[in-house]
Amino acid sequence: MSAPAVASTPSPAHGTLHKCGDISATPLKSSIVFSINDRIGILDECLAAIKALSINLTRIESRPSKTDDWDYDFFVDFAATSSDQVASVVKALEPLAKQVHIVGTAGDTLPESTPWFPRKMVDLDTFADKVLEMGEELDADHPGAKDPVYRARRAEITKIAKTYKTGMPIPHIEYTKEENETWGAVFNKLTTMFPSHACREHQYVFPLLVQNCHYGPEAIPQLDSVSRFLKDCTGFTLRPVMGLLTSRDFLNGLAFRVFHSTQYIRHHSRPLYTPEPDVCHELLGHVPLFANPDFADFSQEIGLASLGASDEDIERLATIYWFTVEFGICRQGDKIRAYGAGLLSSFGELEYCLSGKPELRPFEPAKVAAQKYPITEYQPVYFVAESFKDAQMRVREFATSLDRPFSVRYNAYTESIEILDSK
Ligand code: HBI
Ligand code: FE
Repeated sequence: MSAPAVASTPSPAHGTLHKCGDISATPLKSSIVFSINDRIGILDECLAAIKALSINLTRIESRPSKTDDWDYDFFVDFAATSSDQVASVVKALEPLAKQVHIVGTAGDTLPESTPWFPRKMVDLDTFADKVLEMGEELDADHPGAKDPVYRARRAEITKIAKTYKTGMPIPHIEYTKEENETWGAVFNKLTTMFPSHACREHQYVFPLLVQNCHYGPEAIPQLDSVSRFLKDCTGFTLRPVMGLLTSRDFLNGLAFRVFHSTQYIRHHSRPLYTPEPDVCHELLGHVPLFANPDFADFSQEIGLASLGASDEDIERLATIYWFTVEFGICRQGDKIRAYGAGLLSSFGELEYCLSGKPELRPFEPAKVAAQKYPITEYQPVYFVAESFKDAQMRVREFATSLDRPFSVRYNAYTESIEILDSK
């Protein structure tokens, strides 16, 4: 694929402000919402009132009103040239519509204190080098730490992630016989557990991965093929990553429906153990769930809430991520099943979490966010979601309680984040 037509220049303050030639001569992209009765021609009259002001509409969307039955809310975006013009639109609509509100004006200005965050997909390219421990160096207790052959092989694989750019296909890796055997050992062990322990969404997708992406005990599937499959299912894609990213960067990726995935495999000496994410954890644990539309929405919701969030809020969201995407369990009929990737990729903990030994609590984001957790032992507590949809709704509600002076929405056409400067 060729380079994106519009290059994005990171700026130290707020990332990527770019101008698309002439189109960007409109400095104020505004959004308003108004409600109208179900009367013939009323929308036409509202739009005519905006047209009369010589204002260019850029988007219009309707939804059934949340407040009055059979009324409709219309969300209208337009390009105004001044804040007076925004006010004049409101004034022109007031006699025609009910509850006219300015949702926000998309400026490229955010409060000075806002942490940088990616605004366009290509901005994710800036994460490549910023890995925490185990990117290139391995901790002393990593089973591969003293194996120079393993370390060299890993450096070879992480080089792909280091040089990867948005839009490229993910380079294929010719995995060695030893690597494929390690994968096979993990694959065979875990697939015996899935029918009795994995949630139904995971079980639904798994055979599709066998069919479409060569999942099986023989060879490690290629990230590129898996990424294309996910894109078709939910719009999620994979990006190769060198190792652990900061919580902020990792969660920010989810806002774009991008999952950062490692491509290397654990050390062959301990096939059922890894102290960090590896390709077995990503492909067997995470990937099947990202093919589910409700789970994809849920994950993106956490990602969107993380954009420009304070460090404290990132910590809260990372904790919610931990107890859901990594270690979540959910009720399915009269059973409880696992959907967290940390569980679905760990033979021991998958058994343990449903054994009746650990404490189970209902999934309430405000409480989950404050829960302490160990990262190297089994979890002492798990949170049970009623469904992905229910969890998404709760996370969305929780997100509005976070302290952020603007809101965001993802534009899937341009793969970019739009900012609305009032909640
Ligand atoms: N980085 N590459 C990578 N993979 C993860 O699963 C991951 C991460 N960074 C942080 C993280 N997970 C979580 O534990 C939360 O902090 C978001
Ligand atoms: Fe993970």
